[in-house]
Amino acid sequence: MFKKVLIANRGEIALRIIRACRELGVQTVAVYSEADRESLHVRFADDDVCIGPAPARDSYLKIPRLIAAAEITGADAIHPGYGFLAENAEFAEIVTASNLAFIGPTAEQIRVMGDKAAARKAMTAVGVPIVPGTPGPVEDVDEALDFAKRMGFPVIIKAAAGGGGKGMRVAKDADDFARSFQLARSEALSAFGNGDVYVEKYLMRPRHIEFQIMGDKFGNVIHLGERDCSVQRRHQKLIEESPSPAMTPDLRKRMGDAAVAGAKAIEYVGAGTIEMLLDEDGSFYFMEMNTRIQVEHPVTEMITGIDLVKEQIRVAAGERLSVLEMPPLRGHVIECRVNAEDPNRNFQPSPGKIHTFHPPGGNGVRLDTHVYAGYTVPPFYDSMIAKVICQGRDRPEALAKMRLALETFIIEGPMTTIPFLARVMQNPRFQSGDVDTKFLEREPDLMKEPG
Ligand code: MV4
Repeated sequence: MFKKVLIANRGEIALRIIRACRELGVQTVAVYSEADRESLHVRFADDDVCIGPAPARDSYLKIPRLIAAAEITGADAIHPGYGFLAENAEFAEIVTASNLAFIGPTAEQIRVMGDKAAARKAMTAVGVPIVPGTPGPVEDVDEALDFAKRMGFPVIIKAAAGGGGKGMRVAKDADDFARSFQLARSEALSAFGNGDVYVEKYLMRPRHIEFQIMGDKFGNVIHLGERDCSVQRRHQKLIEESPSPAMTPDLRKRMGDAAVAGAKAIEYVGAGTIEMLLDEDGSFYFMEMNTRIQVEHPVTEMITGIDLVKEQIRVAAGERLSVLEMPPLRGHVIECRVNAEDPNRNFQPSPGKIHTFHPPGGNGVRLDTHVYAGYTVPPFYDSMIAKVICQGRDRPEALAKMRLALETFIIEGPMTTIPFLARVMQNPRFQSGDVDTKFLEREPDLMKEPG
């Protein structure tokens, strides 16, 4: 096992990783920017190093400073968390070349999955379904239009280097196509420095369903069930749950087998997520693989009872997976992300000092947060300040518990998404499980304060 792990992150995930390390008897090193001096991850770690000014590009993204911090504190491994450098292949390479363990997959695995065309190719090779589309990037608009006509409209044009919805354009018909194609190309070029795009059949109302994967260095790969993350706004997930309301044992078997085959194809090591789209007709398609621990990992931890962060650390240290198949799923789990944002002002960030803080609690309620009364939410980073995770015997019980948890969660100071999330728990469509990636567009009233 490692002696000392440096956590190249901040906020709730830094606290989550410190907790896992402590349970394993591993020492920790926190790194922090000048804006995070008062943060709990600094207080809870055994060692801490200031790595620069507030903007992430001058601190949390500065690779040489992170490596230097690991060297001066005697760390033997780095955990990247999520965001920042978690899916940066070059970072993984430099960490390893510096004789430190990278707690995550190999640089090559990160690279393949970060290249959408390469990922699609790898999945297709092992029989994982991908959305019908061009096999690779299409160079000219006429070739692309030809393909779209054969496929049938609507189609979606996606950046090969993309993710998160950037460089993505839907074309309703042939007239619309040339403009959408050029827009996607130029957006891809400016966002990723690579203007390659490909064309796919556009699914009108897909659900976003992702499978949690764990692999070890002995070639074992398992999945730990799915999470339904269909409630999103501008490609930001707001609510995640497991099991998916759309899941059946047969569908889970087929989607889970595909997810495991995909991860095995690249001999995946560590925690990863296979994101899929589930169409209204029951067809499912590989979308992308995230090669990191995700924000919503507690949903899987609660439904399976497995500590994913401890498992990540053990596997990186060369241990075997502690389970070799999916344990029985325990009831229903739902997670709400609480952001310091004002839903009445188009979810505009609302940083500032928290005057009052009262956490929710009770049986089956988990709160992952780094904030406290007196803490000031800085304006420089992600606006997520807490995750509430609730477990019930079934979905209605989990939803009822979540509503109560949100209604008794007091944060005064910044505006938060808590009242908005409590309204979603009472929405009939949400309660019936009728969610897809256009849920909020079809329920715009949820974004407004009643009265
Ligand atoms: C799609 C799609 C419909 N059809 N692909 C959005 C993020 C990117 N990684 C893939 N995305 C989508 N790809 C086809 N062929 C709809 C989306 C999509 C979406 C997917 C998951 C969750 C939320 C979404 C919101 C809008 C669009």
